[in-house]
Amino acid sequence: MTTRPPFEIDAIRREFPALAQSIHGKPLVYLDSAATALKPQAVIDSVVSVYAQDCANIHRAVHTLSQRATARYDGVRESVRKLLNARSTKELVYVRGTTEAINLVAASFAVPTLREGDEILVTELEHHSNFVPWQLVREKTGATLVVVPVDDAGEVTLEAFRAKLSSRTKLVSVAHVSNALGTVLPIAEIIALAHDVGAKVMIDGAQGIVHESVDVQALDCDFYAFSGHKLYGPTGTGILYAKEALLEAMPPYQGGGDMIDRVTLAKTTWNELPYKFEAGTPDIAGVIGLGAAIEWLFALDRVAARAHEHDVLRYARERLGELPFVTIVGNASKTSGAVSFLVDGAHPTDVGMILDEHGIAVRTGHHCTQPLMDRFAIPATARASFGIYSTRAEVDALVTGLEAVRKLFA
Ligand code: C6P
Repeated sequence: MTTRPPFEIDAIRREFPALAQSIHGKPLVYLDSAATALKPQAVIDSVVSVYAQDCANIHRAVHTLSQRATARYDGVRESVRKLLNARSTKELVYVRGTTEAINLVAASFAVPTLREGDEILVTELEHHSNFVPWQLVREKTGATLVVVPVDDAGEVTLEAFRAKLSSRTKLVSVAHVSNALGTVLPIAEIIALAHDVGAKVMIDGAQGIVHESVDVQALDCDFYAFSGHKLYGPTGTGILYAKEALLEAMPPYQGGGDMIDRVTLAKTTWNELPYKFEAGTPDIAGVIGLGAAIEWLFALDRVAARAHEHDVLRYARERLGELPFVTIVGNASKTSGAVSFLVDGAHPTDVGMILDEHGIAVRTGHHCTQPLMDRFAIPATARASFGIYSTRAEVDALVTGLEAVRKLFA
């Protein structure tokens, strides 16, 4: 058994070179990890080493560079399998990110199988990436998009979910964790209820994979998607997990090199899984960097890391809750990774700009969740979101920054 070093926050922070910089003369306080996480040196080194030593295309040549690149690239799938506890690496498709994974399922699963009278269930808190692809499916198939409302706390209750579920439901696609409010959805119960009516379930794990433990076999979800760049890996990478039988039955998403078995002028046959869904030269260095990120996480005490992240979020919610001029949007019973808020008398964009002058990076806007903003009758929020390297001291800096915002706008 390998022994892991204890989770030590200062040592973790030293592994992220971006944290060592100052912004407008102040130490960077990076509270925008839900948008993209900073990268540890191990990931940066891994990407650099691909371009410096193993720069070649994969699955195409017998020369040494190509063999090395291919071995590194293909090897990442086993790390992802362990991360998700998937049954087989055949169930793991490399994609550009969560957005592409959902579009792949929409195009290759939903469009060929759904028809008029069928229903796709989403919730009101979904990211546009888990909303717009289903609207496109609706246009192509005549299926109906049914939206489960969120309550005033930003929660999706099982009662609300049950009320919309029926024998017409063929596909349920919900977030594991809301990027805008931090709400953790009861996905295990949602999956079981959906399966009871014969529906397939897609989980948008863009935020969930970062802060929650995921076991796709225990969850029994049909599809699970995540982006590499939120999990400390490079941009342009992501994973679609899908049950093997579903992938076998689905037609390819795109045509091109590597996804074929045999091409003739008359007919083309497909490569085996998962390559059938991986057309063209992929982001080779990106995938290898994602593998480095996952292995970097495996080398940590992830239970302690998660406890640390939850502690920082709890502290942030507590401290912001004490500020009389701040209103937290979304107070679900279980939250993860992020807190959204409004400052009395100040537009979120102004809040973001003033915080930036203090070296504090938060995201402001609708967070690609306009239906959710409509639900709360607000155009935007400011959002602080946290990573493995975030600290209580950074939350204190945010509070000080918000007091400065308040002084300007009072
Ligand atoms: N959310 C945020 O700041 P991509 O862009 O494909 O990597 O991920 C899309 C996506 C899908 N679902 C959820 C729940 C997400 O949070 C995101 C990305 C970022 O909240 C950028 S908009």
